[in-house]
Amino acid sequence: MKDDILNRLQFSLGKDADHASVYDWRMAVSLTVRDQMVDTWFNSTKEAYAASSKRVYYLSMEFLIGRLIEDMISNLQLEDTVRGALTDLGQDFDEIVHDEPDAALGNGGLGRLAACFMDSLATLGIPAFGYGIRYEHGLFEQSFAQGQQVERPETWLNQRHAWEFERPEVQFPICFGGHVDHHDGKTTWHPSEKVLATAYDTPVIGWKNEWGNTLRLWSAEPVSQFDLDSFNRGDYLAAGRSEALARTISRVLYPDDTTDSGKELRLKQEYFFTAASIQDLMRRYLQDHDDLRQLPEHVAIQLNDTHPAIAGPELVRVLVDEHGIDMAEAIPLARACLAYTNHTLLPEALEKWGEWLLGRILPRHLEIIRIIEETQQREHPGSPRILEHGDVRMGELAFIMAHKVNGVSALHTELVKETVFADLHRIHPTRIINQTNGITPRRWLYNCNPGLRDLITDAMGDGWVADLEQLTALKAKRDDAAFMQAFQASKRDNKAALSNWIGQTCGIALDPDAMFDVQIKRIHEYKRQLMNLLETVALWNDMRDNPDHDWTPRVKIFGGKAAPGYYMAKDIIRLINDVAEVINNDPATKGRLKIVYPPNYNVTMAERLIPASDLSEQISTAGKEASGTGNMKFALNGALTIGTLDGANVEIREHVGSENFFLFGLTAAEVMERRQHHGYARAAIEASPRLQRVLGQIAEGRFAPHDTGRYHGVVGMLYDHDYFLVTCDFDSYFDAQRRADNAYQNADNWAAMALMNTASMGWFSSDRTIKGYARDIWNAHPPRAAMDRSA
Ligand code: GPK
Repeated sequence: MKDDILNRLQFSLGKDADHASVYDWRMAVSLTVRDQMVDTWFNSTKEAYAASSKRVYYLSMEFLIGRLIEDMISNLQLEDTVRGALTDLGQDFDEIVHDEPDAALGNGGLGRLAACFMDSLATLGIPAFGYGIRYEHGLFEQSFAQGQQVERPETWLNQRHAWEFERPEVQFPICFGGHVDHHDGKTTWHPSEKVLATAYDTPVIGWKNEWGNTLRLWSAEPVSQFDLDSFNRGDYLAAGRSEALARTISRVLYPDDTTDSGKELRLKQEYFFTAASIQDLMRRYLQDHDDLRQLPEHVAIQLNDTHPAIAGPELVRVLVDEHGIDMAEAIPLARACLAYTNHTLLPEALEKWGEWLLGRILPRHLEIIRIIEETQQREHPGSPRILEHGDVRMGELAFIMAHKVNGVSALHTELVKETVFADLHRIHPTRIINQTNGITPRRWLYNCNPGLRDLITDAMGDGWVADLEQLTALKAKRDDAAFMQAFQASKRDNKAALSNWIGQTCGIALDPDAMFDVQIKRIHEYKRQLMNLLETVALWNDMRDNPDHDWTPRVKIFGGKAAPGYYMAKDIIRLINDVAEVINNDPATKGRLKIVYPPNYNVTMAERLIPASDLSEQISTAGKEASGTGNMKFALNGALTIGTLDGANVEIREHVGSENFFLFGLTAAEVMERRQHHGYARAAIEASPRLQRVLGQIAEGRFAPHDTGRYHGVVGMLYDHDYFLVTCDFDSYFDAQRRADNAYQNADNWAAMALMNTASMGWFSSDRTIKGYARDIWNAHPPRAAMDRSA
């Protein structure tokens, strides 16, 4: 390993050990590790070909990967070897690992889920490709200026990406615009614009280096590099114009995942990566098959939300216009390959494109969508329409072109059946199924929490890493005093490490024995960071009123970004920072209450915060959080949840036991009922003196003394609409927090509850989720297992 690293340093980086920077060392280590996975990667491809396996194609606009170096090293079981080699070379392993920038090619849960799924597909040995966009700029970097969010472009590709292989030979033309000709029964699309999609491959190696799949990300390039005539005339800007336009398509990740941005560029991005992926998988299929009617036996295409929903019409177009299959046959054939995952019920997130816009950019696809619509109406008169009020509704399109549609938690799936797709569900009663989300235990326990990982592995071996249900054996340890002491100590160590980091980065001193209460996720009204903050102010008031009470010391930690155009979410960020300023400087609550909000929350920060958490805030308005996956990461790492009956919280509570979960709030049914009552928010505020007082303080400018009107908008919103029922759940939430306070006072009992959480989370491994997709949607199998069966 030492020699390999030094070789790479010399021959790939052109540096000798005396002059190498941290970056050089990191690249040398990464390239060395990468070399060691190539055999597995090749062998997996060969085996999948030899067995003529069905392949899974996971199409996702987002892959929120984070850093890869630790995953790669641990999946290859090289941790001790690399550490040892670096120590011998006088280098610091941790410093080198931390030098890798996060690949932040996603916004939040949806993108992180795609990354966890890639890890599980490889670990289970299911042949699969992840397909997405190689954004030049990932999710924006967040900082705070006077408490307000500032966004700066993210630049992960300023340095070479260590893990990818550029594939200049894997390149497909992607067309836009123009018009369509129908001649003698033959249809021709004459596009007006063309770009090239070039593949960049990152190997995804499963646990213990047994199997490797590929994450293939597309980058947009111009068809011709630049216009030499303009250049020679001295018009350098014009010479580069078409190049710049083409590259724009893979330039930036859209930072808003919950509103239909309505941007032409976004539609082009969606078609760009979908069309490239379909050309690629068709080419692979046609290499060793000639009958396209067998396509569904070899190809499963999963649409991660509606972003790639144009895959339906695109696949039909390729089958009909390029391979001469009848339209009537092509539609069901495409459907047999396609499945769609819904991730939200929020109406603003259901994509719609103006017919005029879609028709201008993808004229042939609009024709095909009309044919799909007519076919659906003929077969199912009165079916909900794809085309309505001049819009193309991508949810309906995805549903109608999919053989299975899945929700991401039990509750969410029921609500999908009852609300957004109620009418389509009546027509296709077996199409909607549930696949509750999961998380990869490799990243979210094994790598991020080495203390707990070693404790578990010492107790039971490492079988749990690929078979997380084995963790149930830990339940027997609750009476083992030595184990419980070590379990508590590992949490204490993580909290001490986090306190150091927060001290250094935020300049706030924390007491590691306080309860660390953490809410990290995108800032959104439905996730109710505001309710958490109001409760913090109420607690501060009570602490000041009753200084002699035996208060449980608390650290409230927030993390998350707001979409740049989401003004209410940005006000909430500012309010958190303003309140923090006042409370953190109040001598009356010193040592008892602190608020910290480290900027630029990302995957790497989550890996730091989650293992150091005691209490996990999962407090969305019931019915609004499709699943949540952060909730699973916390519980797995021994944090207790304070939460509503929303998304996967419901199933987490069933698994960990209601006695190990702080439940509060209205149910989804009660929420819908409450909204019918006129003036529900005002009524709730009037019934709660504690809440009234907090809102009064905020409205008066207690937290913005030089700009007292700053939060009138926020307070007014709560009085006048409060669509997400912060006011209605406030008292119930406050009470649940006091139950948590009391429970925390008994450290042994708290630890026993925490252990029950860790021990009960096995079912939430994304390995279980992927097995469900493979069985119920894809009918895909690991070729190794198939060979074992036949042997
Ligand atoms: C859902 F619709 C969306 C979206 O645009 N982005 C996103 O991250 C999330 N999601 C849900 O909000 C979570 O509840 C869920 O766990 C996650 O997707 C994965 O399914």
